[in-house]
Amino acid sequence: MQMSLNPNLNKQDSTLFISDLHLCASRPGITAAFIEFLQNTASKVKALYILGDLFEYWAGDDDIDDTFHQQIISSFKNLSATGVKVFLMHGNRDFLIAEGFCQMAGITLLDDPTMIDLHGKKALLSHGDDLCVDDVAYQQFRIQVRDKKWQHEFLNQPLQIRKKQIEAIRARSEQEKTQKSLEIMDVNNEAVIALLRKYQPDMLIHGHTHRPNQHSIDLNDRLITRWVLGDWYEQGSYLVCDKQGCKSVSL
Ligand code: LP5
Ligand code: MN
Repeated sequence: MQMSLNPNLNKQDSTLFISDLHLCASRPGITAAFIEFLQNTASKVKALYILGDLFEYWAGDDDIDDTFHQQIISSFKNLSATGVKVFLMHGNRDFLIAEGFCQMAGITLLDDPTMIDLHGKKALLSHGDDLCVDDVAYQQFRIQVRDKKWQHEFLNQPLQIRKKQIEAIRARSEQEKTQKSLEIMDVNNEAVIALLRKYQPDMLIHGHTHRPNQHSIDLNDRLITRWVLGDWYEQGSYLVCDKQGCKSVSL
């Protein structure tokens, strides 16, 4: 994978991709790094795409008044005011983010997957959890919590109760992950191929697995790149794309 420390960024054609920041009030170091990234890096480009798991978890848009969330919202507002387009896709931690948060932050919510034109190349964007089909327990959980009726009932409960339930699911998820192999928690190759056959992109960009890499996939003699974005646990990173191509950059 290409790594660069000082990429040339410009407002005309640089586009940035990040995911899996898992921002929360209890990790002030990474929050500061993220705000600095918005001010000094994202402000220099045309568009920023956040491909899911911006937050450690999101319990509902009525949590917007929280001081920490206000700090993130105002950082996004400052960025979008400079003309940078900011796009957000749901992750498995923050799929309850709705229009209330996005409007306040000046962000556009994207479906998963979404195809974009990236300097004449077709880039398919996804969080990536949908591709982990070998993780049957997770996929069953996903079907349940992505159901609109289930979400409506969940959101009808008081915020503090929701947060307690999410903490309980988090604990169960962490415990269950210790019993799952790394292979089960990675994307399934056939699921990737099926997605590529359906959308015929030039590249796929996703996160979720926290295994940053650049893979080449031969689809009927056409080479398609699968970029996997890194998480922001130890160190922030992003993918920058322009007319010359894409590069992975560590902060
Ligand atoms: O996020 P990560 O990488 O640590 O783990 C994921 C999968 N885990 C999850 C759970 C989230 O981390 C926590 C929930 C986020 C907040 C959602 C808000 C609204 C929902 C509220 C629910 C009360 O996504 C993990 C994968 C891993 O990625 C790798 O792909 O393995 O999946 C799990 O560990 C899931 C377990 O295997 C199954 C959990 C079953 C829980 C069943 C309870 C259902 C009851 C719901 C109603 C209360
Ligand atoms: Mn995820």
